[in-house]
Amino acid sequence: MFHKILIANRGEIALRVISACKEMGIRTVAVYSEADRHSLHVKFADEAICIGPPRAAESYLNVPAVISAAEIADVDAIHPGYGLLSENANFAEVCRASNIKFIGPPPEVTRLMGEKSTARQTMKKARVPILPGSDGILADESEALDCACSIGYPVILKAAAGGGGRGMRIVRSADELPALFQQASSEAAGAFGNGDLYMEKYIERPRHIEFQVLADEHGNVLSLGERECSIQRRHQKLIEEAPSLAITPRLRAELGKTIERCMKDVGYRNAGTVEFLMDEDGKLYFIEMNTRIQVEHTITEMVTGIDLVKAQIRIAAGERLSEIVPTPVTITGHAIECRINAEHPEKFTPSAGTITAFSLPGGNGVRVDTAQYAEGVVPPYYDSLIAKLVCHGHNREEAINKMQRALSQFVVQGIYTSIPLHQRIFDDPEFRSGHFDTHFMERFFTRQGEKAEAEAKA
Ligand code: MV4
Repeated sequence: MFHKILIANRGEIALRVISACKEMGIRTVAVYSEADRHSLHVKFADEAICIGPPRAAESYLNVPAVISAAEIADVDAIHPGYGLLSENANFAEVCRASNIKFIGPPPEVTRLMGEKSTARQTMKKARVPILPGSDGILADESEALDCACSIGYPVILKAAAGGGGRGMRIVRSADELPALFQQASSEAAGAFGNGDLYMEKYIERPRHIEFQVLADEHGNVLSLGERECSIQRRHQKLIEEAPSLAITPRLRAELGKTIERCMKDVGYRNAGTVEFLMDEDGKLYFIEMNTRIQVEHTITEMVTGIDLVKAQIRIAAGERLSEIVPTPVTITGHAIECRINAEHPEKFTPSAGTITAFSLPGGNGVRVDTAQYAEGVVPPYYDSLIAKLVCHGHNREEAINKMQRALSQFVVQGIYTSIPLHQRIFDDPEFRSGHFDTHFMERFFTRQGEKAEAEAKA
């Protein structure tokens, strides 16, 4: 087992990894920017090294600085967390060249899955269901027109080099395709340095459902069930749930086996997430894979009882899944996560600043993953996530009830947060019904506007 691990991240996920290491008796090294000098991940690590000024590009994304810190501290491994360098194949390669174990998949697999159209073809070969679409990258608008004609409008153009909605355009007719093709390609080039596009049949009102997998270094793979991720605004997830109401035990088992076989075929290692869309007929289609631990790994932990970060570390240290994860994997109860962001709950403008009061909810089945504290500073340089509030109940109704109570007891003063937004969502009848899709937030905001208008008239 490793003696010392460097955490190449910040905020709640850095503290999450440090906590797992501490419980495993592994020493930890934090890296931090000048803006994070007083952060909790710095305070609770055994060692801490400043790697640069506040901007991520000059600190947390600075590969030579991170590797130098790892060598100075003489660590055995690096945990990348999520975001930042976690899906950077070059970083994983430099770790390998520096004889430092990267806690994640090998660079070759990260590259394979990071190229979204290749990932699609790979899944197709493994008989994982994919949507009708282009066979690889589209050479030009003319090929895009032919492809759209054969699969039928509406179609969606996507960036091959990256996900998350950037470089994505929905095309509803042939005459609008050329302009949208150019827009998507230049947006993708700006976001990912690569303007290549591919095409899929567009699903109008999908559910966004992702499957968690773990794979050890001996060719064993386990699927750990799914997460419902349809509640999102502009491709930013707000609320996630496990399990999904749309997935039956039979579908979970069948797709889980297919995914396990596919991950074995591609030589996957460590934690990963396979993303699907579910159409209005309940059919699931693969869209992309994330080769990292995700923000919402917490709800899978709550319903399976598996510590995914400890599993990542043990897999990277060469242990077999049979030693790490008790089988069969069972899903118990229902878990929901609210992402608490430092942003205005209606304007969604970032709200950096000093937290003047910070009081967390607790109680049976309530978990808060955060690295913030009273008098702590939320810097303006990084993403706005400051805490994850997770509630686990015997069923969805109990989890919702716990979440509403916990949200009402979560005190953050000095900055704006998304807590009031979450409280309104949990009061919303469509959310409470569990029958929603990725357009839920649009409908929710329309209802909120109508409610405000009616109240103004009253
Ligand atoms: C789609 C889709 C419908 N049809 N692909 C969004 C980001 C990335 N995870 C994939 N996404 C989607 N892919 C097909 N073939 C719907 C989404 C999607 C979405 C698309 C546009 C605007 C907002 C969206 C929110 C969630 C999912």
